[in-house]
Amino acid sequence: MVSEIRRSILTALSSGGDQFLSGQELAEKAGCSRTAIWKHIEDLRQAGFVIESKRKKGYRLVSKGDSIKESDLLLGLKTETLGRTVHYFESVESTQKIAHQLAQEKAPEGTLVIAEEQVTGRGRMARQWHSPKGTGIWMSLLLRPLLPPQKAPQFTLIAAVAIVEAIKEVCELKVDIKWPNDLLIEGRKVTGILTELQADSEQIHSLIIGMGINVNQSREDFPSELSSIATSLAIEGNRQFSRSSLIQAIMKNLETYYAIYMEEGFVPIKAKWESYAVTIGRTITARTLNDEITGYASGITEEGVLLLVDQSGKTHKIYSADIE
Ligand code: BTX
Repeated sequence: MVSEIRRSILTALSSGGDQFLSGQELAEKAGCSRTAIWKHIEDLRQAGFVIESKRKKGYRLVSKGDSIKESDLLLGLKTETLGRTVHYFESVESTQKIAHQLAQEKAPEGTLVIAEEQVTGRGRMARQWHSPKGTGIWMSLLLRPLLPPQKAPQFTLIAAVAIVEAIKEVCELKVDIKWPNDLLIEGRKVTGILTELQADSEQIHSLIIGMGINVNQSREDFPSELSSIATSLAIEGNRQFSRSSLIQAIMKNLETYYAIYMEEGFVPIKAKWESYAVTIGRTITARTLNDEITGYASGITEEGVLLLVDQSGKTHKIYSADIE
């Protein structure tokens, strides 16, 4: 946990941008002595922050490192509620599991559970989600929208739009959405989204959006069964990215789209989603639990349900499936 003084030093350095701040200025802002500043800067460097120092000029922040601990996520977070309460773990079975427990313990809306590693990270239908240590973003966000449970699948699509745009802002990479919950770069999966809920027949009590984002893995980090289907932002962008910057951008975008959705409904989100989707306007095969339907994907409904027109011209509504 970064102390209040170190937090003030970091805030001052981050708002200083490229400018150097003198030890005296930092001491005044942080409310401590100049000698103490030197000690705190050393501690921050130990924690992974890259801080340049120059004689007579002072200090400036070069990089925030790649820490996703609570204090680093909160520093520079521009949201009102999302990601304001963070539960950080080195290693967990699944962040979804912890978020479900916290939801029952009345954790507030916007609570974020994040881990360096998941040993049994999960996807849909009891599939596994490979979540190796320190390289990706494995997080679950708790929301409490006052909505009926049928609306829950729309949140997968809201999250997809928020993540696509965050990756574009932070990494300058173009990401496609594959209905319902995959984000792809050049056809390879870079992100999976898993929306789960606690609800009664009329009302959602809590909605847990699990997001798994491959950020800094190299090709060798993927097990052989994933090597041809998965990719990471670092592989595609040829450089490492700051996980905390990406998480902050996702939280900000999600907060914006969540507010738009609650006020104006799904229509504005649907338009954004369709502009990033590769599934629409193609002939695809949808494999559901009991069935397999091939047809033309004509669009999604206001509920986020996929519409598939088969050879006989009949339109099928697909609620959940694997797409090829
Ligand atoms: P999904 O069922 O659509 O995708 C799971 C499939 O994706 C696996 O069967 C495998 O083929 C492939 N896969 C597994 N791991 C990876 C990976 N790291 N990158 C690319 N492809 C992979 C997708 O489910 C939803 C995943 C949500 C993961 C988040 S992480 C935080 C939260 N906690 C948790 O346990 N799950 C969610």
